[in-house]
Amino acid sequence: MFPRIWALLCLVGAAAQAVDASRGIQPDEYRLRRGKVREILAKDKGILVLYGASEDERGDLRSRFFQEANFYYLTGWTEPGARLLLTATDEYLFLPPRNETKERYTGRKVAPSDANATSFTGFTDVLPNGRFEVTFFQKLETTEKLYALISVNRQSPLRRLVGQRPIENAAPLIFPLRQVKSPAELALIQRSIDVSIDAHRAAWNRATPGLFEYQVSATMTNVYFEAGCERSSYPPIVGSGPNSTILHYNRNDRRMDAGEVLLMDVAGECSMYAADITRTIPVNGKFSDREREIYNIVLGAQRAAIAAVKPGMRLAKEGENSLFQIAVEYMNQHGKSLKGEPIGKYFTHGLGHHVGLEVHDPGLPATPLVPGNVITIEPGLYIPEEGIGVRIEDMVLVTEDGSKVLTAALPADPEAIEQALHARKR
Ligand SMILES: [Mn+2]
Repeated sequence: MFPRIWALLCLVGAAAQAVDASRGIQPDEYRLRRGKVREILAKDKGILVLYGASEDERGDLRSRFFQEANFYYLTGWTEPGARLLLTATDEYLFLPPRNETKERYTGRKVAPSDANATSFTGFTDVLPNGRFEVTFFQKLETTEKLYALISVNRQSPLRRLVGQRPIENAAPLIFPLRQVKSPAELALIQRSIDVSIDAHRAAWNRATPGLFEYQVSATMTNVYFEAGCERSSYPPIVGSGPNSTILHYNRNDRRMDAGEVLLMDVAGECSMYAADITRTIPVNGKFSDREREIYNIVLGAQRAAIAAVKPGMRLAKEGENSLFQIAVEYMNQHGKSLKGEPIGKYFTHGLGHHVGLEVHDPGLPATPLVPGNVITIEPGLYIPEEGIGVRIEDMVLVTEDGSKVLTAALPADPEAIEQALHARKR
């Protein structure tokens, strides 16, 4: 369940480790985050309600339970069926009653009646879900604004409770906080990155003509699952030859051959934090002239964009301070299609996005970057008529005066990649 290095710490705690201090985020930090939300609630005379994920809402037996990201961000709570109520002055965590039949399947859960419920949850007020409505309506009487997450469809029970009363979107209260990563979050993100880099190196060691894409995918996922990560940040994309030009290709069922590129957009989510890394390599260990030409254009565009990352710049495709424009202009100045057109037209997606608890963390491309943002810079060129797709994706921390590439330990330079492929152990 946890990465092995933290297992010792867990022995000190009891069986259930619900607010999981061993994962690196302390209860105080969750309290601090709630405090920032409560400051806004105080100004607005507002209250906020969030519903956590429930055990059976997805009805999909393929995946285990995962907490909703915003709920987790404000509570650190990883058990199903919880609710959060914040007011200017109070914080309530509501938990479902114990259910011994369910617990036979999913194990002992923390209940509000447990003597140590407060220390487990980090909340002074831990109440049973049965008390939610009474408490909520009591607080609502003196409230001007009711906030909930409109984008998360779990608010439908709230809609039933309040009828026609307006519900304000809580996203503007929570998302700006999530976009600025704390030192503890950065440490967790870095661990997800390091493990995902190991996965890419393992793939470089394995990929060879005749292998199937799913074999490379299996090699990669095994590395981060072996390291204790919970899941892939997104379905692994391992595309060879023509499949390298399909942006979200994830069937991964083709046999790769010499003379093709292999695009791997694969990363793990560890301790709830996602990584997102893409590299493109030559299957036989050496880029062809045209592959190298296209690769170097993408790399140059990526380096130009990364060099320009600093507070105030934006991921947006258009308008002032656009990092996207820097990348696409570099492409157009440095390459042409087979028909002689500027090659930038083959860059067919956005330049990047925020990463954190979700691989696509909240954050609009138009919003200027601020220190503490973690974003991807991932230009690509996808040329179906040539069967060549190249994407290079790194994760970048926005600092006070520039940026730091968090994924720098994995080379992107084509000569360094060829060297690594040449040196691989077979
Ligand atoms: Mn990405």
